Amino acid sequence: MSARSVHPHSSHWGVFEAEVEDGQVVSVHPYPYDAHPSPILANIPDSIRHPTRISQPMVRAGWLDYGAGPSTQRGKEPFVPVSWETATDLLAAELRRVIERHGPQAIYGGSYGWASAGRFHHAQSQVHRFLNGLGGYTYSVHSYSMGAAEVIFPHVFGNYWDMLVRATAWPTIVEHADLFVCFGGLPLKNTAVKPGGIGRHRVPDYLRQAREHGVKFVLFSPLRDDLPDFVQTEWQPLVPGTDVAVMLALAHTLITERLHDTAFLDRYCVGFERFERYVLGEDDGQPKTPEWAEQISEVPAEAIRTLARRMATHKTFITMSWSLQRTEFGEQAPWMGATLAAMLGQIGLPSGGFGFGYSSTSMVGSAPLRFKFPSLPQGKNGVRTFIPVARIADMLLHPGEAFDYDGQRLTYPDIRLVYWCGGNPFHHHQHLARLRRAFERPDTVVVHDPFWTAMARNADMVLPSTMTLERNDIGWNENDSTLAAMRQAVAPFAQARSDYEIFAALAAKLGFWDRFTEERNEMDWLRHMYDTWRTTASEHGVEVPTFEDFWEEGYLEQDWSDDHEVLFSAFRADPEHAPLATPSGRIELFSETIHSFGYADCPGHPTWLEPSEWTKGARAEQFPILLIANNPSTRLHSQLDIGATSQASKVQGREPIRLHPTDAATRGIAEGDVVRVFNDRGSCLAGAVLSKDVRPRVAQLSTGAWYDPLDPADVDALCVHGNPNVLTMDQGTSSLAQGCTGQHVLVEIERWNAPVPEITVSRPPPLEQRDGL
Ligand code: PGD
Repeated sequence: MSARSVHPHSSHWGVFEAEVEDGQVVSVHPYPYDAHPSPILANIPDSIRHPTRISQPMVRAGWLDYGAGPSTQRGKEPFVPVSWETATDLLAAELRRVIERHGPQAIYGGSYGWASAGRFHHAQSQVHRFLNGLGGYTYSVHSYSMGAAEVIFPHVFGNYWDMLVRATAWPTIVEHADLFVCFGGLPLKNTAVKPGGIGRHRVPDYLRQAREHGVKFVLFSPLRDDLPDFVQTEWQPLVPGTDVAVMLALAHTLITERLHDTAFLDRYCVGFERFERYVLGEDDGQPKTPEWAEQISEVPAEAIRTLARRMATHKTFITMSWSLQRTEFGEQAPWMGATLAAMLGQIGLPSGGFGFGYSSTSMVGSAPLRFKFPSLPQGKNGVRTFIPVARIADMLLHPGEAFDYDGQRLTYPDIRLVYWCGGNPFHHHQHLARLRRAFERPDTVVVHDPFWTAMARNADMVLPSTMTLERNDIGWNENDSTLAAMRQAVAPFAQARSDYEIFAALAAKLGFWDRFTEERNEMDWLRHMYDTWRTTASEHGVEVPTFEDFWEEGYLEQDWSDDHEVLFSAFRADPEHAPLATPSGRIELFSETIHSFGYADCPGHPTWLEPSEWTKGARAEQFPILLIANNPSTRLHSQLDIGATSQASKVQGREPIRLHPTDAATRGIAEGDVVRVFNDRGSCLAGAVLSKDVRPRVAQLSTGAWYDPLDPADVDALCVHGNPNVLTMDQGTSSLAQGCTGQHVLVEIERWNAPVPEITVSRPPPLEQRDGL
């Protein structure tokens, strides 16, 4: 008789239960209280024992034979399977060598990535805690998600974290607003995700309720389905990258028709006069009229004018997706959105204002909880050197060179060892040929991952980590009511170990096991973290179950006490006593600080700056289609691309690319054809899907298809699978934030007439068995 069991667990895309039969996960079932579970849960069962799992530690043959050093052989040579003992000895010795010879700053431990939902096995915390125990590491700041916003908002609002965790709660907006103007839309695929886990997917209900309350929606996006059909949207399919021009023209109408709220601007903002001069063209001779914006954006001038009037006479909530700032000059759109909302005078009111990222994760607009669950302490980093996270290739290629960042002149360090745990730069970084050349520079590249991702294939030492269902953990997000016991469901695959076990063994070799582990095993840590949280709750008069009861029950629904959060309400009520953390204490529509940096690519107030990757620029003569490389709907980033939901979406095994039927027709492309997408940086294959939901001269190819070069020995090779980051530009948003600009890229598309190459990334790379290792 077969043994069946059910195990509560969680992922960034939803709490779930794993059904296990004879030691194998046979299915997953959504959290019973979740009315809108994500379809990407179905990626889990097939992945757990997939051939691309890494079975044991591996070392690149050349690294083993010739030792550490810069190498052009990464990604090209076979791997040699070794025992954990050998791997740990080799890595401990290499870490010691690098630190003794070059100092801890020669280790890059920025290690960006989402990894898994559990808070103890949080990969970044684990690697940072480990490296800090060794003296520290060169670190990274900000995220690929919203690198520009993280730097611009502190200048404008004094803070960016509040924009996320204290955003006006959905129920409040739904009840009070009349008009939602959505720059970048509110695609439900993104709201299905919350870092650390999500108990109930509520956004579809909020949108339906808003509709029932009579809220009207206006969508500015090149993609119609950036708002679901059921909210009956007015779609303005603007030219990608031109939202700032449209918002400036809305501002122009407000000013010239005296519809802006001067009382709000006087009391709560600084710098409006400087901005107004720019809008009226008094500085540069170009008034930012709706006609001017129409030339740029192709949104009719009359539609802009009419909308400005509607916005001024209704309770208007402006939402903006993070994608808008993941482009060249990405600082401008969020700053301009904030400025437009300030001109409407509704910031700090329940009925209107500005929200950033309601479209990007369901964290935004969910009320924050009263007691934060503790994270794994990371210790103190003894190194002060850092980079903005998306500048990794620049750092590796240009050690010793100076660069600008937020008013500082910094220098790229000389990195000898890169340590990655829980992320995939071959998914998240841009211009992958350049990234591959950058990864030729360090002496050693170390990766922990459950899978043979491209990052693992391009490393020297590959250590197999467990998947989340193979270990115990606790899932939690600061803006979610469900605390989830993530109980181990199955044994680890082959020789996989948790990152914690890997680091603990390395720490033992390097002489700081007791400091790293604090003599706790996995379950001790979970109990310790939970009890710390329970004590905090109890100090505030809130009783929560014991750890044993919580673990047995599997879930804990916390008190969702404040669904009435209104962003900046305290500031609005009393700006003198609750000032913002900006130099003026007010919203900075002109920033003296930014102006003083003298950056041509980020002036002192929101400005329209023509990007290099847009359909009206010079580059478009050669590459006329603007590709939107957005986040996928069939998986989270590149995670579990081998799973059922992701695989079902592929066209002839390639990532689907959506393009307008007229663009397809002029190129002789039919639905279901394999196409080559290319520019002067690289090329990939993709499967054509024709759709009028994409505006003409735009195509959409999501990120996350596992990078699969036709010839792994050629860094410039065609990716046969459809990873758009072979095409994207590796350049910071501006000298201010240096954020990721991967969202937009100019390309040409043609039908692929040759035989369609095989996908090889769903198999492990070549291995070379050797004895005695
Ligand atoms: P993931 O695919 O989530 O992508 O980039 P990120 O690197 O986070 O990678 C996570 C990796 O962690 C996977 O390989 C997974 O197998 C591994 N993993 C999971 N659990 C564990 C674990 O417990 N331990 C270890 N060691 N590994 C684990 C995402 C980034 O991409 C983000 S956030 C954004 S918003 C960006 N968006 C864009 C974009 O819009 N356009 C482009 N062109 N590029 C982007 N890149 C960015």
